[in-house]
Amino acid sequence: MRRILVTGALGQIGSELVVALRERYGSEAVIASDIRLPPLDTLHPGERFEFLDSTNARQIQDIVRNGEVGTIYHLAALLSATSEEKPHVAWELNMGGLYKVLEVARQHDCKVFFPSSIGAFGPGTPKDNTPQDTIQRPTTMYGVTKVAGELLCDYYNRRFGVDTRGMRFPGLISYAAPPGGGTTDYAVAIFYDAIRYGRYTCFLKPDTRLDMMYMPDAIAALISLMEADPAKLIHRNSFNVTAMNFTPSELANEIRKHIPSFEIRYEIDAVRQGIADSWPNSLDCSAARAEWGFAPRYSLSAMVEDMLTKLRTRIS
Ligand code: AKB
Repeated sequence: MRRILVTGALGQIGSELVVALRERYGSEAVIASDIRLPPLDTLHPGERFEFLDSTNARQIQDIVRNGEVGTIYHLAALLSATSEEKPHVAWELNMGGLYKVLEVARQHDCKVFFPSSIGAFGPGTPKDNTPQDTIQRPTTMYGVTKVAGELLCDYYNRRFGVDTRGMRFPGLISYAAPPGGGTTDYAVAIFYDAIRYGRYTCFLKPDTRLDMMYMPDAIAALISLMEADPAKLIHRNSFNVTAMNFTPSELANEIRKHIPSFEIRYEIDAVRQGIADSWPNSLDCSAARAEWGFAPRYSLSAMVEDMLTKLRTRIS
């Protein structure tokens, strides 16, 4: 059996993806890895965790070789706001890490998943129903690493035959693990503050429209893309995916249907507002639907209801 390696396994996507992969393929089949160590009480017998700095090619190589890895979900990366604070680290980790993972994948014949983002678009991109193939001139370091990452994955597929696959994630909303350093993070933080304090101070303007997706849909999409028939994948490394788009004010109105006294205030963070303004309002994801059957289930109202229920249980 060739195993699955997940880098950045303690991050927002990784913490839920590892659980889903273990349920689907068995605990033995999945190696979680991160540059941080998990709390000891979260490790269960038979579940393998490795310390991994994904900018270190030797460490990646050792885990892939010793663990008989056949598939790598490469999630270790800095998000958009942190990448603007630390552009050099972002280049080193987001690009350097991907390059090293692809090199190891080439040598060991591994399949690779790479998460791109709506951040791969820029101010010159059509904002509404953003096409699958369009102008990509991002103005952030995060965006630069995402476009370059998409191209590098295409290159490794064409030149070396590495089975690389990826999608452009919108903001992801999850109750299991908080995001860190992203521009869309408000759409998660708002739920914590709504439940705890009944109010939230948002760092984006009330009318900032962005694409979003609930984590269960993102995890299902990841697994579907990786299991899809490669012959059907025309856009293999950069599928637009989304499930909904909304503004902070629309999200607050939806939360008010469950917590009528909920209040939202705005204190704009210029950096994150600038990043959000450079991103699309809504993506066209028809290529993902046609090529591998992308079909998200959660709308804004279904997501808000589920988030509040799950997060209340978690917080209490
Ligand atoms: C971020 O806000 O940086 C991420 C993303 C949309 O890629 N959530």
